Amino acid sequence: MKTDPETHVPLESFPAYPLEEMQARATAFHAQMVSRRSVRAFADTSVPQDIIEHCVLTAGSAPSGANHQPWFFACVGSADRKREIRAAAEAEEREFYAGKAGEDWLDALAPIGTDADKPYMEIAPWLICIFAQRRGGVRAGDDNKNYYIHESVGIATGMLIAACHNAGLATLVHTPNPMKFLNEACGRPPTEKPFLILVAGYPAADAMTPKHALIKKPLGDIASFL
Ligand code: IYR
Repeated sequence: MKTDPETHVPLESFPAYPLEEMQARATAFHAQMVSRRSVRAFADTSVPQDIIEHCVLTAGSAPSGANHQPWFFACVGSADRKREIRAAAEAEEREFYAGKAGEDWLDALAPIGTDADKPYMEIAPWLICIFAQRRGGVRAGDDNKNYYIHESVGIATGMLIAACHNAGLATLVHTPNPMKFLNEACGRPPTEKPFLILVAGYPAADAMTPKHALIKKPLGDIASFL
């Protein structure tokens, strides 16, 4: 590993906690994150843009292949654009639920209760449309090959979801398929591939959550310690 002073600086800002504090922080963060739910009924209450900006900045701090940060977050708050995106998404979803999905997929979704109607896409204050950039670089305008694009954008999206939850915002990952319409709706170039739409806002007062979503695998089923 080369750490030339020309290209590297000392790692200075890493927080050091006593062991008990680390244990308390790890436990507290878990407690905070397990209360996250995917929400499908949103209130129409507005959320100030600066909260979304800070959540996106957190996402943008994610690790990425060669630090090329191959993501773009088009944060849609305008009613007209949300309406346009909802209409295009519902058109895809109608085909999906009418049979394109196939029987097994529809069976897997039955406990969640989803269907082609997505009113929350207009009701929620923000649709964060996430794009993956095939080409780019460490600075805007660079045109190099990007690496580990899906891994990088997936990690950033996870951090965005955690940041929203931490800020007190409910979210829903929404993935109409195909999502080509998002490029035009968000004014993004064809070299960017729509990754997913993150709906963000407050839950509706009468929001319900499927029991199915409360089943979380215990540690022994998701991890081994070797
Ligand atoms: N995109 C559809 C279908 C859907 C697919 C999966 I996998 C889900 O976990 C939930 C929904 C929709 O949003 O209804």
